Order: sequence, then C-alpha cells, then structure tokens
Amino acid sequence: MNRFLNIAPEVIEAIQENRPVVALESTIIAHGMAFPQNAETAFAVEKIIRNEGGVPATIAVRAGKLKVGLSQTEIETLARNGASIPKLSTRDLPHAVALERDGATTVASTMRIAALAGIRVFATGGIGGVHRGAAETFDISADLGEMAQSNVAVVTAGAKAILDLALTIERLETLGVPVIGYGTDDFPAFYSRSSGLKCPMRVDDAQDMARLMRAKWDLGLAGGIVVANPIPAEYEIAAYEITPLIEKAVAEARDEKIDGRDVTPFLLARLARATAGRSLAANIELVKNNALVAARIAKAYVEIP
Ligand code: PSU
Ligand code: MN
Repeated sequence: MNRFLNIAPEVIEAIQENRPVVALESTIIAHGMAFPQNAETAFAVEKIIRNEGGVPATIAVRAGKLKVGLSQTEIETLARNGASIPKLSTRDLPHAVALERDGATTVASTMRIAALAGIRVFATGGIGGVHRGAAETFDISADLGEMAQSNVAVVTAGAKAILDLALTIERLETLGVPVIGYGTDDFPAFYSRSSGLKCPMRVDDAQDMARLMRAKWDLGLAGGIVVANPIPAEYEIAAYEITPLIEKAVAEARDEKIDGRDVTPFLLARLARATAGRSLAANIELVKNNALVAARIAKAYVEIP
C-alpha cells in the first residue's frame, strides 16, 4: 500500500473482500457546483452507490494524505469552502503531499489515487478534454493524459460540452483509450444525449463492460476506459439550446483572460447563470446516473470468475 494513502476502513474492507467500490472525485464538489447543491449531490451520489450494494469512496487530499473515502463532515467542509480549496490535478499531487496541503482532486488525480488504492471504477460528471481553441491555447486537460496511464474505468456523460469533442475523441484514440458508448452509438455531450459524433465502440450492459475492462488489463494494455453514458432524456438540454450559451461563455472566458485550472469552473458557473439553473440541474442528474451505472459495472467486475 502506498504510504501516502489514507483509506477509510469501510473501503479497505470492501477492497479486501472483493466487494464493489466506486471512486468519486472532489473537484466537482469544490469547484463544479455551488453550495448547497454540491453537498446534496455528493451525498445523493454516495447513497445511490450504496443502494446498489456498492461502497462509495470520495477522494480528496487532506494534510498531504491521499484520502480514499471521506466522512460526511469532510464532504461538507469541501462543499462549503469551495473556491478556497485548491484544485489538484496529477501535476499538483507531489507539492500537496510534500507540503501537507489540502485539495480537491480532478478526474486525473482521482484516477491515479483510485488506481493506487486498487479501485477500478470511478463515476464523475464529465471528463476534461481538448478545449475549444486549443490550437492556440494548448489547453488540453490532464484528464486525457491520465487516461493513458491509470487502470480505471471512468463513467462520464461523454465529455463536457464546453470542449472540442471531436478533438477530444481524436486525442483519446491517439492515447489508446477505449471510448465506449454505454447503450448508445453516439458520443454524449454532457448536457445533451448526443454530440453528433459517434462512439468508436458500444456495449449495452454492465457485464459486457466488466468483461471489456478485464480483457484490456489482462492484455497488458495499461490505462483507463471512457464509459460514455448519456444523460437521462428527461433532463437533457438540446444542443441547439445550449451550444450558443457555451459559445458565449467561452468568449467571455477569453475576454476576461481566464486560463489554466480556472477555465472549467468559470464556464460551468456562467452556464448555470445563463440557463437559470437548468444546466446545474442537468449536471446533478447526469452525475447521479453515472453513479448508478458505475455501481452496476463495479458489481459486475467483482463477479467475474
Ligand atoms: N465534471 C463536472 N464538473 C466538474 C468537473 C468535471 O461535471 O467540475 C471537473 C473534473 O474534476 C475534471 C475537471 O477533471 O473539471 C477538468 O478540469 P480541467 O479542464 O482544468 O482539466
Ligand atoms: Mn486546462
């Protein structure tokens, strides 16, 4: 066990007994949503996983320890302190560990910590990817690089619609990362069920997904898997409606010279405002749906003989 890990007893037990565990990130709590919806969503997501017979493991950094499995109080602290908590991607982990800092983990760093702990399934909202205008800004999320390295299946509602999704899929192909439509041929666009782009592969149930994970890692193909799970139809925001708002928010980010790790939280907050909260409601529901699917995949994975 890595000496920087601090795993909750319930999570250790579940891992040792080969029971399903689902990792969850904390950047979505601290920076993806505002209080109190962020705390409510984090608790709801953990409950969904428990109802499916799984154990949730929300991941964050506390005083330099890589914590796997947060208490209710720790989740609430992250939710309340939001913006003042550093957003830690993989590159930030050595600094936070060495200087015994606190922080919220992104998809990239959560994947890495989950893999260190032996957790194979992770539910998020939407992974980071290639930003629009990346040809000039070079802004490509570290989530993609991590996908090439950590053996974790990430259940995500496609990728955030604020991104250049076609380039994100290209990049994942280059990195050798399977992108699997879960019950769909289309690559989902976070708020919308389809981006107009196709997923390179499709599976229709948790058992096939579990077998695919097993096949990948038994083949010695290191790295993650993108489980692209569309938002439930009743909560989707049509692409024609959300796309102009996204374009406006992206232009505002550029005008206000927002860069680096601040880009994603800025865009999500602008969209929540521009849609009078509908994008937030959609975000909450897609995260819950991803947690449900992740719990089922985690269960199917531990049941493989
Ligand atoms: N998905 C959401 N909300 C979020 C994020 C994802 O629904 O806030 C976060 C994740 O932590 C993801 C990060 O890893 O945004 C990507 O940020 P960046 O583009 O700076 O790498
Ligand atoms: Mn970035």
